[in-house]
Amino acid sequence: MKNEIKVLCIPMAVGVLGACSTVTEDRVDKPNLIIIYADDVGYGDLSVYGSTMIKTPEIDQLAAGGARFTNAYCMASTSTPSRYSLLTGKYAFRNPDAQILSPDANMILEPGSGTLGEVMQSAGYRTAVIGKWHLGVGEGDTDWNKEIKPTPLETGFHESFIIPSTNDRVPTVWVKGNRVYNWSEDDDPLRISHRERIGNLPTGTSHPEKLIYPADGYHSGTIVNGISRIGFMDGGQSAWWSDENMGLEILERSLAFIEGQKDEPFFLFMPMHQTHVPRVPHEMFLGKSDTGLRGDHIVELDYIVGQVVQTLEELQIRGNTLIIFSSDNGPVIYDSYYDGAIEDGVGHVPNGPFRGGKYHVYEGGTRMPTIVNWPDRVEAGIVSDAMLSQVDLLASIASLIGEPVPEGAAPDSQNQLSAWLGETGLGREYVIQQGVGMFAIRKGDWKLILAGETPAWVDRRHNDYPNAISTPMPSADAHSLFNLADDPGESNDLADEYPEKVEKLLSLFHEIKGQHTE
Ligand code: NG6
Ligand code: CA
Repeated sequence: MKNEIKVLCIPMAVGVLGACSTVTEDRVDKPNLIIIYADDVGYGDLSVYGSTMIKTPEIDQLAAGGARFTNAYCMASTSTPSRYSLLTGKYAFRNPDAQILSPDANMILEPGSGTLGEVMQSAGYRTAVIGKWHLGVGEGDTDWNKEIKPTPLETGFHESFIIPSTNDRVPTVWVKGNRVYNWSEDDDPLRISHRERIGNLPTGTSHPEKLIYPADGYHSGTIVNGISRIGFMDGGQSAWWSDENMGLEILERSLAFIEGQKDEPFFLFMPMHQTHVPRVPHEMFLGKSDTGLRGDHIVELDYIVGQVVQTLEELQIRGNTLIIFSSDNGPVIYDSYYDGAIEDGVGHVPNGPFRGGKYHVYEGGTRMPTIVNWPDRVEAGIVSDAMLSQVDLLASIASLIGEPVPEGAAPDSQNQLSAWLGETGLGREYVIQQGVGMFAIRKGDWKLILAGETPAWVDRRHNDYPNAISTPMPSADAHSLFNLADDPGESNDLADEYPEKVEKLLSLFHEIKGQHTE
């Protein structure tokens, strides 16, 4: 049967920016969709992308059976803005709240705004998010002992089981639906505070002897499971999570969701916490890489991917399930905990051939390992250099399932479905990259890093600990220009040599930035 694909054309002032892309297939499919979204996993962290000290056979298998991308980007080199862009189809810089969120942050997705989950729901999908959220919950002063609203339940997910912030932030509890999971009336009320100590629980500063490994001052708040966190917490102890079981908990609940939905189309968003600090792999994975806890954590992630695939096979829904694997930002080795990652990571190159990592605007910060696997439709063994951005997933998937993008939603999302499915090597013409305090734009092989101000804490971190990703930040006073074809490591600044290219990329950037502003 021939169905008509809805090609979305977003009218824009300048032709070159038109978001109206060609869809070569004229069919609509309703595959199950699973997005496995790793945390701080870099381009060089998987064996299929060249790692030798960390082996990821399950993820490698996923790549071998589908399409693997070499020019795929997340929006930003930190978590909140990247996941915001993925779920809204909007550049994070359009929302000033889309910055690394603090433990007590409110929800930054607007219910009913046409998020990815909402679009999938409109198309009849059953949707779930299980894993790390980091887009805020509640509004105003959240009372963690009562119903919390909004949560993912109000922004596109029928089911939600989340780490509300990050695993290094309080509260160290799961939120299931609109409530803290396992919270008991018999507990002391659960309270949190970002900056001020509350209650009498030990902190990293007051009781360093209770720590499994020390941390910097900001991560020296309340101690849970021998790990001090960002922020302070009191009460609600029955609800505290186990760090060691976190990955397997996400897995178990994901498998239960898949099993329950096997007869109707589903969308499962699995934002994993590997390999965000604090890295506490389950004991099954200890010593399973040659790079200590960070690598072991990635081996755990690989196992989880394998289990998901195996379950799909057992349920005989593997063929019609589209799995997208990627990461929210580039790698970091030392990220405030002295967990041995620097010493144990010697010899491993988590950013592959690129420069920098998490927090950076260099390629290492946003060029992501990205795999698309869908046995019924995506050919096996594709390696594509099409330029992709996660901001396009919303429009691309909407097109795939024949669902219109709601009016005003996903303004930056282009329908790049054919490129995502490996059917064409032609992807985006340009991509915007957001680092902490800095922006870059890439068009073709040319990349301009705009002069900006990187906070001192980012700079310090990457220079204090010499390792594979430490590198000085780009200049704050002048733009830098690189040719990525000749210089993927961004070491040869050509801005002085090609001032006209600098000008062109600069004006393209400002033009895009100026769009969709009310
Ligand atoms: C930063 C934290 C870092 C990590 C990050 C969030 C400092 C100095 N650094 O503010 O440890 O928690 O936030 O990571 O506190 S992300 O991957 O979720 O963006
Ligand atoms: Ca991250």
